[in-house]
Amino acid sequence: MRRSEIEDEVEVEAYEHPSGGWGSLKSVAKFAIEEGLAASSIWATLARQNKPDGFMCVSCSWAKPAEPHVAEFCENGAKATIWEQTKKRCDRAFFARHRVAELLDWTDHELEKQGRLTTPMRYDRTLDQYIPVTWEAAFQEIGAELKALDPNSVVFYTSGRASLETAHMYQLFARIYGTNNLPDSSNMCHESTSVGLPESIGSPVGTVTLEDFEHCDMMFFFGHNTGTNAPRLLHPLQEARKRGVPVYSFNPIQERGLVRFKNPQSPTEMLSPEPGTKMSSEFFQVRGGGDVAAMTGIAKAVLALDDAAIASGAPRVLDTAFIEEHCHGFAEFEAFVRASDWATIERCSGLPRSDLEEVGRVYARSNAVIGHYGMGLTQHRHGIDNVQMLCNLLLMRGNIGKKGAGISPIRGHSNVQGQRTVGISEKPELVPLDKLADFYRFEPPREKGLDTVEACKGIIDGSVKAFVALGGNFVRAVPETELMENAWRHMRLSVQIATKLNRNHLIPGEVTYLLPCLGRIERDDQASGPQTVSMEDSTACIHSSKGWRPPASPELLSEPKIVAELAKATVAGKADVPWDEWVGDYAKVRDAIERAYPDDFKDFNARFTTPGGFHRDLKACKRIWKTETKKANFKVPNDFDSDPDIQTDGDKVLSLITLRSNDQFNTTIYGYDDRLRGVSGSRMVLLMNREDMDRLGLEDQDLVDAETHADDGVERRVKGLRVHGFDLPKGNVGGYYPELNRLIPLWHHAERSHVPAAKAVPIRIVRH
Ligand SMILES: Nc1nc2c(c(=O)[nH]1)N[C@H]1C(S)=C(S)[C@@H](COP(=O)(O)OP(=O)(O)OC[C@H]3O[C@@H](n4cnc5c(=O)[nH]c(N)nc54)[C@H](O)[C@@H]3O)O[C@H]1N2
Ligand SMILES: Nc1nc2c(c(=O)[nH]1)N[C@H]1C(S)=C(S)[C@@H](COP(=O)(O)OP(=O)(O)OC[C@H]3O[C@@H](n4cnc5c(=O)[nH]c(N)nc54)[C@H](O)[C@@H]3O)O[C@H]1N2
Ligand SMILES: [Mo]
Repeated sequence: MRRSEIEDEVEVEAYEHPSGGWGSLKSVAKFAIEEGLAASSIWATLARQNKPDGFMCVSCSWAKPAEPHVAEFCENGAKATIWEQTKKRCDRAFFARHRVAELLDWTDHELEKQGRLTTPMRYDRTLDQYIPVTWEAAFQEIGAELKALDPNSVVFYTSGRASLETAHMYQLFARIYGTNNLPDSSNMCHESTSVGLPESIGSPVGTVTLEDFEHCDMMFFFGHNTGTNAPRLLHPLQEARKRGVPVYSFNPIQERGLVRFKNPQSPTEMLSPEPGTKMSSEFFQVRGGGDVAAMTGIAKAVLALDDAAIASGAPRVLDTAFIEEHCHGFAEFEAFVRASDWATIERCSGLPRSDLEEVGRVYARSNAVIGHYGMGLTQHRHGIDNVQMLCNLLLMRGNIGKKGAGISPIRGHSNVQGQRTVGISEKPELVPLDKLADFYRFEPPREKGLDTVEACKGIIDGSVKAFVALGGNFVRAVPETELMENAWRHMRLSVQIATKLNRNHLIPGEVTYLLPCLGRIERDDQASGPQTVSMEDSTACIHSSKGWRPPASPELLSEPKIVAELAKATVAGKADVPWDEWVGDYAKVRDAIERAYPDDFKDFNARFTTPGGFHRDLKACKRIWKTETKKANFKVPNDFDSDPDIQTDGDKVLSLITLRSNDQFNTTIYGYDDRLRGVSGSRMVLLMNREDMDRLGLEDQDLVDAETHADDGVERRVKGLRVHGFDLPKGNVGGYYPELNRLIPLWHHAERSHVPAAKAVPIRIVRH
């Protein structure tokens, strides 16, 4: 229970089994028993997961097919459901027994393990305890506090789980109150996508749908750990592999799900002694941060093949008709690629020219190619270059706006993409402010709000005075843990709307509320009857989600209700919003969303229960480019390596990749088994290349500290990490998020998108 468990021994042994398979079923069953759930009740719930008339999984945002499997869930989705539906309760008695100072010594796992929050609570400084309050008192005091503050000193954060209805109401509340300070978890996640893709193709989201999987003839995976973080994607991927579609994965770590997979939903596969489907045709262990170089190499190979085609009179390899009609900036891009030399490409990517040329050859003969990617591209200083480079590669052969092809950012939280669609954004130009002003008769703020990194700066320098969190565990998810935790205590107001206790709740402001809400799986009864909500998946399809389980406590309120009551207590009389009517019938909120976004949400209420969801009206899919040039833009990257602080070779500085285990959902730690990487027993681990270990005189199980290599006068250190040899490129080390977030300087983020560069943190290893 205490943090001393950080010194536990760690075991690392290669996991040779396929992902999915029996390991996955065993892991789910064990977990359900621990959370006190009867098998019949949990299977009844899981049978409704990701079904057209059921609820949308609270875990990842991968697409939900129109014709789902009998059990359309994965190991991690099942864990997320069980974790939310636990029989355990973190109730009044719990808070009466424990002072906050004591709880601060508990691990993330132990905190959430206490079960669901049941009662609204207010922190009492003198007692150092949370004390129950009535909802009415909570809303009144929070409203009074907010009214006394300058709106631009207040941050309204959203984690990516809230429904479209809640999100739309929440942003409206913040704007009527007077601020665009609406950062969300995607600021730490796919913001490099949200900034990079619009410049390249005029769409902030990916262009691929599930149907494209059936028509593609090649796929790329860059920096995504699919087996752990979007396991249901392995089903259509497996189908494609069975058709013989080549899949090329680029990742410093050979993640198991992209190596081999057995579908736990298929009895024949489960009983077969065969080792599962080989998911990647080839796996390239690119150096961390080396993707621009690798993609430049592939592009160079394609140009060489095109040159050869011209010389021999064969059909061109470049899609010249597409480039001419639809693209801008090709000449500059071509010049950059031709000027890049192979020696530099090989050094920066860590991959041999022959491999990149082979990928180029297969790419050149494929007609419909999908480029998938995750945090391995976005969480870098050059995150936007990474994303745009993948677009460049796809555009060379017209692979956007074509059946079976496209760009596929694999999103994180289950509705993180949708929240942005309906107005959660710190960037006012992305929101139809004039319409909101007109519909609700108020003057919305027009200046840019704070994103996550800027909100952190404001908290540290004292200019941010209050923080309202619609879910999440902000202080634990962001960089610079130590400075952030200290600064948080100086804020005037902290309001946390949550389902489970986490570390952020234990770092109080002067006035602190912990407000427990219904989870998505629970029945939500309002004036007009049981309510349905909606969300957008990673493929831009909008789905309905209906909870059915009894609420974890009779005192819980729904998120729309909490947002509406906060709004009524804070901005009453400042705008014309029928808050009570909306809470009484969420269909009216959907009507409001349709009014504000008529193209994307046409006939919203009629269409949102369509099996498989309805697809947003994405112009890039039709080759209409909403960019400044009205074309798809080739973008030239700045450089291969924009991490000047990291000189991995010959020096003691290593580049840390912070990772998720197979037993966590972000800061929610289900357990200490990273089964698919063969790591168990502890999360306080540094996975290292054996040559680096030899060079630094380290052996397996050595206990070390990690220190950030930065000369900004701030000491950042994590103590007590066990070293273990692991198969990753020289110069890279792997370790777990969020434990290692205290090593990430706040200023170490992607240029322009401000996504913390959590995949390349310069560190030194020192003796414990
Ligand atoms: N079970 C589970 N599911 C989840 C989550 C969870 O925590 N648990 N989180 C959700 C959220 S919010 C998100 S954003 C997604 C995250 O899902 P991912 O995008 O998969 O994010 P990470 O787990 O951080 O892993 C990133 C991968 O990139 C690789 N990588 C690191 N650096 C580089 C690099 O420089 N180049 C390349 N090519 N690869 C690199 C890492 O080895 C790792 O395999 O998953 C979502 N789904
Ligand atoms: N070093 C490093 N840092 C990272 C990352 C990384 O890869 N490396 N990844 C980043 C990414 S991609 C992301 S998205 C962020 C995640 O950052 P967040 O989204 O802020 O964090 P989560 O851990 O997902 O939030 C978990 C908490 O949400 C609450 N919660 C769960 N369900 C609900 C619900 O239905 N309603 C409400 N109101 N609350 C709920 C619970 O109280 C739970 O404790 O972290 C980022 N930080
Ligand atoms: Mo994320």
